[in-house]
Amino acid sequence: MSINRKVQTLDEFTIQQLRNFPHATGELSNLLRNIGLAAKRVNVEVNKAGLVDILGDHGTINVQGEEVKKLDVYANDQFTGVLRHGISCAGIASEELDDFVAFDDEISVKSKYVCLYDPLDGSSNIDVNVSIGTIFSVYKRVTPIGTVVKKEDFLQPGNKQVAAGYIVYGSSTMLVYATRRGVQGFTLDPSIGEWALSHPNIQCPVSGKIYSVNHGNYFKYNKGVQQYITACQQKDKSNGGPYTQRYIGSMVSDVHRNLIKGGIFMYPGTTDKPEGKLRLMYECNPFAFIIAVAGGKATNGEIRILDIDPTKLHQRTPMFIGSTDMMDELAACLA
Ligand code: AHM
Ligand code: MG
Repeated sequence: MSINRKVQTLDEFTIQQLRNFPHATGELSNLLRNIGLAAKRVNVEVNKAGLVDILGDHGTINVQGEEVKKLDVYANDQFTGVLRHGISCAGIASEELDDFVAFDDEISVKSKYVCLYDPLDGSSNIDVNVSIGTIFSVYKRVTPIGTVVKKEDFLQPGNKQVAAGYIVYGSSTMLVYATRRGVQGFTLDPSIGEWALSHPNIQCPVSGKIYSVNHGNYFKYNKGVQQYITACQQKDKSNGGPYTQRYIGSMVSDVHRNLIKGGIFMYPGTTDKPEGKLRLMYECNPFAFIIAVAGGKATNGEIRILDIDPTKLHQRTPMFIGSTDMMDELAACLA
């Protein structure tokens, strides 16, 4: 029997990367592998989501005698548990939790990284079998190694991220992560439970033809955003249009598609919610980092998402992200 060894696994890839940097400690690679492990566990439950009525509702006891948890609570527990018991993370902050969690055991306080995540994004799509995702962000702590992490380790601007990524639980499950050296995409091979490098060095196309926005809010957007949406619709064939509108309502899937195919995703502020809906630390910063490494752009309509100085863990921000040409067209309308 011949074995296909052309495909690299996540473990192999991260170890090989490490060999290029003899002084690297391997802590970040290990943290990424821990995230891969938590994601595999979540993936198993995501695939069973439709069975919840058979297996039991949130709070009830299932046939195995375990308490059934809501999927977003379950995902949060998996990521938090895996990172707490791993050796490469000093603390976490999660969209699901009010405050950050410092890991104060002897091993964790010696770790140099903290991780922030939205464990299950697009939760309104869970019950209807539409793709959902996990988004994560990794920072180097600013407090001394050996001490328990503090809020300032988490409240850093996005430009200080050392890595960021997401998992999309879609028609296949993918883990995409970025470091300053590039964006790598791995697809889960469910038959062996391994992440296989399927999309090496992802680059976001410079231009695209897809725009993603919640049209229902159109009349609550400012004039500049409305003008850009109209421009997307009014382009004729000679200038590459009209653009196609695609909006899943799961940011991970929407931005993933645009990252691969080229496009723009927008969650602008509205008259009633000027800061929009999306969270800076858990959703916007990680994607802004990924798109920047892949050659695209992300702004809040005025400045780069990555340059926003955060004041609160759960802070929200308007978000515009995508292919450079489309982002430049948008900026002209917003000016
Ligand atoms: P969630 O964190 O509660 O799941 O909400 C975030 C999601 C994003 O994935 C998506 O882009 C957005 O909410 C969709 O919101 P809307 O339904 O208002 O368009
Ligand atoms: Mg979310």
